Amino acid sequence: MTATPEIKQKVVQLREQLQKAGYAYYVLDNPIMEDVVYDRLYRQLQELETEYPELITPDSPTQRVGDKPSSQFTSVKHNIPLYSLENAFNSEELTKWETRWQKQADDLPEFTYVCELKIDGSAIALTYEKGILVRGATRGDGVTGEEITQNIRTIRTIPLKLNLDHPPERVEVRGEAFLPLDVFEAINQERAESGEALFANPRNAAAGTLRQLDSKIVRERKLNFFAYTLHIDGAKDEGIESQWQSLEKLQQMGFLVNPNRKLCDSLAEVETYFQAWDTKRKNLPYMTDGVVVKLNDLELQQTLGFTQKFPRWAIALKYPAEESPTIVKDIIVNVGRTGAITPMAIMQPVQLAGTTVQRATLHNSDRVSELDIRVGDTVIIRKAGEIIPEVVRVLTELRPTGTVPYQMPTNCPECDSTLIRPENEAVTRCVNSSCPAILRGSIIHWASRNALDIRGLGERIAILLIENNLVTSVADLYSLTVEQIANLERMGTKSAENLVKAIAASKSQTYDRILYGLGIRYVGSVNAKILAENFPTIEELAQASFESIEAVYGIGEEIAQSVFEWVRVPDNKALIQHLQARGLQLSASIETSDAVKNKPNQVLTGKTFVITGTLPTLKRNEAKKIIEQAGGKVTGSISKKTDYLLLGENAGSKLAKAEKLGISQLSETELLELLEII
Ligand code: 1X8
Repeated sequence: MTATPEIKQKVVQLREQLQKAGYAYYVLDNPIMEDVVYDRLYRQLQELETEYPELITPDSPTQRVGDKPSSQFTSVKHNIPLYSLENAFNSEELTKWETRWQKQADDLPEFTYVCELKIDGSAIALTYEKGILVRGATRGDGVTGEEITQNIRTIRTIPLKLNLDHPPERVEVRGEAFLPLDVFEAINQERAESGEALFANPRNAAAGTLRQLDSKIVRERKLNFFAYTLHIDGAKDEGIESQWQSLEKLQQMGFLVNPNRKLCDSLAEVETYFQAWDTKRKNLPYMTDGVVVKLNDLELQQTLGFTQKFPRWAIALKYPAEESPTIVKDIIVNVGRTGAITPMAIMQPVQLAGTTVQRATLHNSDRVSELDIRVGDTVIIRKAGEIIPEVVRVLTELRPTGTVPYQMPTNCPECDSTLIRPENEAVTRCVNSSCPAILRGSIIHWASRNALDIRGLGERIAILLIENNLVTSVADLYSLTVEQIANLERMGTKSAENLVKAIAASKSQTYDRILYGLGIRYVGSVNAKILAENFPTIEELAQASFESIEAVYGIGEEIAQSVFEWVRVPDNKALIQHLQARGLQLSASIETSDAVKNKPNQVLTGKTFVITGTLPTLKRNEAKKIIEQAGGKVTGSISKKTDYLLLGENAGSKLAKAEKLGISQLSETELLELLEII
């Protein structure tokens, strides 16, 4: 097959991109591309060259073994090459590796694995002659590196003299130079302030630092070093027959060796270690990106030897990347339930931290301008934990021609009303209260797990209900009939019945869940609980002054303001009434409150209560309410007029006083029995 002009052009373009990236990384110490992007482009080029060998040129980056080291340092040939490691991303790949090395070993030997954390830094090789540090070099392409001895000497955890009584002629030590995360962040902060380009990650920052010409700067940057490989003449005579013993020896010689290592007898144990460290590594002060698994026995290592690129006796088991490059296919805006407009990038799907991702938030219009993100751009997206993926960087170097800056819309994409961006706020909003997007968001939120928890009411149904004019507020959900729902697209009678049941069942959800479900700005589940406890009915909340809301412990000014305003909006007042009319209880009460309400047992009329201690199930305000509903009164302090002391655990002085005055005591159970609640 001959290459089409498009393919030829693509090959030229890939070479230019790779050449530019290699120069920026190696010569300028200023990477413009993530390693993953580089690798991907490199592979694309390799594949095209394999398919069309006539396109290979001698200057193609694929024809070079490793990239050219910067000329600012002296090149040195490593005494023993520094290999890179083969990667495994899952247990199948790990098992394959085990099967492979076992086939290569003559007969199946006994073995153990050593697991070590894979440090995200820069590999360096140290040479000691008669115990004295004589040379430090970067990895370079593995065969040739750069001589950086002066810079290496600034690292306090690298001994200038080995702690050995009879140092051998030559010792070679390999390990990872790295920057602690706080130092990395401080460096980037400084660079941001002085307008310099930021380091993409601690690895680049460490590599860049090692290749600084000014050793004083290197010293200030507080590089550190974990040693992990020891080459020593006559190792066996020294009693070193395993990687484990090498690590111990390195430690004795004065090196910092990562303490989180483990001997494992099987891959199952390796995986347990790998899993455990996926969580624990997040608390380490340096970055790790996997686990290095090595065969412990040095003789076995020697038997297995190396492939063209890797040792056969070791593998890196990598944690899934939380950052990945992808291409922006579209930029849209999403209208949330509060009317907030969030720009979103729609991207070519990528695997990220174990899930497929194709949308990332761009937060707000300021962030969009700052990134200057455009359709067609290659971007780096990040997903950390449960957080929605976000766009971290745009790789403008890879921007195709003919792109245009993105313009935020001036009108709501759902209802076309003019969008508002209040002064001093980052968020643009649709303020049309009947915007279908806001209604849709409100319904989805109302039905969500921590709110009314209506199973089966998700985005699809919410959209259908709105499109068919069946609901104009969440209160309308409670008037829906089975027939109405069954008539919706892709809904059968059975699922309609289930949904109606689920909606009906949600009427008995607690007041705090309803408060949360209303979607009042800043009122999350926790604040909703606090509000429900302190204002046990919606009427009390609606009448509360701003000061009394703010006075509640845990409720700040912003929340108080938001609540105070919300309950005064006529539409919201109407919503409350509609919900109450449909049987939702907007007041805090114990589950038995219906019994209390339906059977107003007035046995406590004229009786005065004092509550003390912690009650087994009721909160103070719940007990107070029950007593009051039964005609009683609750006061704060014991006096001769007190009829009963409602007594909980850990009661203090009130109990003593009540006993002195001979006042009757009641337990919670006795009270509830008295009121025929239980
Ligand atoms: C690279 C790394 C190794 C280790 C830790 N971090 C790394 N980045 C280790 O063995 N403890 S080994 C290695 C390599 O051989 N390329």
